[in-house]
Amino acid sequence: MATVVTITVPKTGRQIKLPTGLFINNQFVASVDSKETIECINPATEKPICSVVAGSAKDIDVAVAAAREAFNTTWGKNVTGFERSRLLNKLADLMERDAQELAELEALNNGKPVRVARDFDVGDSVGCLRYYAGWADKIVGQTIEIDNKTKFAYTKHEPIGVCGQIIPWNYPIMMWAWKVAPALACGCTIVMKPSEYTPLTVLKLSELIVEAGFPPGVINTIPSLGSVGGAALTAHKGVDKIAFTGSTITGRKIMAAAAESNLKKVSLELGGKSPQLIFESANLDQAANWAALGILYNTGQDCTAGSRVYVQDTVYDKFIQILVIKAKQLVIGDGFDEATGGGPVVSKVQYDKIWSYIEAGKQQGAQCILGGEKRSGKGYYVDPTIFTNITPDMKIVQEEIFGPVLSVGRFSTEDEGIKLANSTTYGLGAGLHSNDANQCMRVSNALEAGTVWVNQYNLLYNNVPFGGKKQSGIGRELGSNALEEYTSVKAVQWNYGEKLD
Ligand code: TXE
Repeated sequence: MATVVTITVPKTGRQIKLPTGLFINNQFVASVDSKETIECINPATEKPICSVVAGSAKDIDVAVAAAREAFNTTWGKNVTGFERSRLLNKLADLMERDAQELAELEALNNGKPVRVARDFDVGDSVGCLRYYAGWADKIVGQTIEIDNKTKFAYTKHEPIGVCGQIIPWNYPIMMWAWKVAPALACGCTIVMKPSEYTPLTVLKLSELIVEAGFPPGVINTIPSLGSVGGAALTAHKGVDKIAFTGSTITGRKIMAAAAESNLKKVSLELGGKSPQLIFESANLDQAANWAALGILYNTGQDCTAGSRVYVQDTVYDKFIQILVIKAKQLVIGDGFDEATGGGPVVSKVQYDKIWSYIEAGKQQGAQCILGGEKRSGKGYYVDPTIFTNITPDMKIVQEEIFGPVLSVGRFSTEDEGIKLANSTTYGLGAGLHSNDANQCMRVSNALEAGTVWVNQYNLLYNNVPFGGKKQSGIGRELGSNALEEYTSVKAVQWNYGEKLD
């Protein structure tokens, strides 16, 4: 039996009872062989919230066996699409019911504002479950004519099997929903490994899985360190597919482990250094709004953070003036304060990483025109920071910072802007702002990114595919495209006449 802790939420005083064990076969259990725990920290106060069980490689074995058993008995090919749809909708209802509680727990563990967590993270996740509930009974194949007298073929999109899903800390609830919803809709079973920084809401969601009525073993959750549980899951021969969101460096390890073990299918959603191009015909006020949102939403801890903005020479000075005013309007503070638009960054590690980049920017000669000064007091706070006078070789221009740190450069011609935008190893998101429709078409075609936003930035919809080019990833999440990640196509070739003599 694992422990249940009671967490008292600051400001609201809500008491949340949270099971802290590993979630296997619809039960919260202790590790089979480890006494290790993970301490979860409130990034606004730097104080511990509680500790949860840290799963070992052996616990991953147990969870994979549970997922396999469920796949072969109650789920997989043994459950109808109608039933999968019903259960996904039920889970969405329960999340909606508990939205405030989930949001408060998310804010506590991750730092983001409660309002944002409730209205966007939980809200969009509920939408994601419902979207894939809609797909669950519509996953169909083709019939293919071979000759019209003796043979035909048909295809079936079968669930791929047991899926390992490894998620990060920047959107713990939403990344969970993006992963589990399509997998369940397709009939797969799951071993989920949340980030060691933010396992709390995923454990809370595990309770809802039981309440919704999913059979034991369909979704299992193992909080664990990446180097322990994550590595074990990725290298496991009983896992048929790994879906991962996280850093490019870990993405490489995951691909290598998949290759060396059983060549499991892999989808990777990795880092980015996404550009936004501001052309002279753009509505500069609007473009500045999107540019500020692009880098400041979620305190910049966003894989599509628009961390490089390039402005056409003729409007550069004017744009910078507007942008600074917009960026100053964001209140970064405790996620439990109503006025807060952005919270602290998630951890001391992330805080130190961001500050090392700010220092590198200064040292390499970029000009810091906003922010760039540490606050005193507790909490991993980083205020909006803008650098100008950048050069393409600077670390702040090439590498993912994952904080509210923006580099602004300039260009004169369209070709030059495109070249600058495409000049990193990443290709996740890109934005362009222009009132010239032909230019919008030309530039959106030329940008090397999985998503291009035109006269907007960073909006995501459950029915629009999302993923990266270049070293930002492989595969697509969301939309009907995500179904391909969790199914395997079987072609059945049927002879109803021809004989072999
Ligand atoms: O990522 P990791 P970290 C970027 C961002 C951030 C940096 C480091 O730039 O500053 O990555 O963050 C699990 N085998 N992104 O260190 O390590 C880990 O436990 C299997 C971008 O947190 O990639 C966690 O569950 N799994 C990104 C998950 O991988 C392993 C979101 C992500 O952690 C593992 C997060 C291993 N060997 C960070 N090592 C995005 N694309 O949104 C770690 N993990």
